[in-house]
Amino acid sequence: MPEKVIGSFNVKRLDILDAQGNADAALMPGLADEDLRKIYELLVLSRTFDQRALSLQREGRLGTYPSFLGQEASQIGSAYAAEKGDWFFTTFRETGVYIAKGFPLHSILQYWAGDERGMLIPDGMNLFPLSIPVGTQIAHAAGAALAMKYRKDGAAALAYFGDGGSSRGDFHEGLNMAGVLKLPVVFLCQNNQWAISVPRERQTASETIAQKAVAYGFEGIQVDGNDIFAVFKATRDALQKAREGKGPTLIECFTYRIADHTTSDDASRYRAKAELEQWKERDPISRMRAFLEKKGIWSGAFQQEVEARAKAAVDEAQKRAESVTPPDPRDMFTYTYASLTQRQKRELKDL
Ligand SMILES: Cc1ncc(C[n+]2csc(CCOP(=O)(O)OP(=O)(O)O)c2C)c(N)n1
Ligand SMILES: [Mg+2]
Repeated sequence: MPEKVIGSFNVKRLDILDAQGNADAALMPGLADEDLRKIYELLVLSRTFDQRALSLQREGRLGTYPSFLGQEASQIGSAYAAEKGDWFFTTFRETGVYIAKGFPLHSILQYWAGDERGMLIPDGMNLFPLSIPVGTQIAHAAGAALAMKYRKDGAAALAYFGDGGSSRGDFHEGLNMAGVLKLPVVFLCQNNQWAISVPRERQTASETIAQKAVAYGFEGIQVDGNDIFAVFKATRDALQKAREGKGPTLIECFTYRIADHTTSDDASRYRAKAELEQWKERDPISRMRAFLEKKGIWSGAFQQEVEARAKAAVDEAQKRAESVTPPDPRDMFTYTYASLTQRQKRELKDL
């Protein structure tokens, strides 16, 4: 008997905004001018915050810090597309998502200065504390989506992870469960081409990460992760589909980690300068600025205004973070052990 093809698939790729700031009108998500300005302001705030955090780390005022430079459109575009009841499950690099959700900026600085109280999520803010272990949040998101489905919450979960995270067992288990149970969850991979020093081609033999969804029985789509409109549209549509009970989607935001992995890394030791320079030209923020300018809703005065507001917000956050009373080191003993050993008792006494 001859062999037959019993399966074939397509992986879509969405691009809306080109490098010169021209948008494909037919694909543009309907965003009011007010939303466009708000999104742009969030991008500027994100970069201002990121640069300040890097400087503070260099001055020894933060422990370590994972910059998200270059990934602002993937983070702000997707977070802005969610609705109030949706829940976010992020990794350590999604500071832009926290900023878009209105998480207090001083708390983010406090957290990266080593004070875990910075990760206390304010009531009513649907964020899970960020995940340092790579990939675990993917399973949490699928589990939360199962609860949402049972409770008929009309909400969806959004799980963020990187290209490296897609090699973890949690990724495969989370996607499999979500596919089988048609859970209201969107898996959003920021493929920034690197997992510390491991390049994408050493991460997976697949041509795209998006196509991995096919194996789990649902749609995967790749978008230009530096194109805020493509990210926004794909996320908004996937969340809507999830809320309507039509199951999960995997979105691969094709982007680039411009900075080092964290402040403890030196990427110049393992990646080519030419690659970095090429990606710097695809900056997501200047691309959106060019779009706004062409549309006639950007001016030098507007730029100055948003930069001044961003600087004031970050100054204030730094002041607040640095005026917090440090945690009492004795808490380590008080809240960790049911009873103390003789040695721990001595250590506690000496504090
Ligand atoms: C379970 C686990 N293994 C290893 C690490 C160390 N680690 C931290 S980040 C990282 C790479 C993550 O790469 P990717 O998922 O692409 O995210 P990116 O850092 O590029 O945002 C690794 C291996 C970890 N945090 N958790
Ligand atoms: Mg990565």
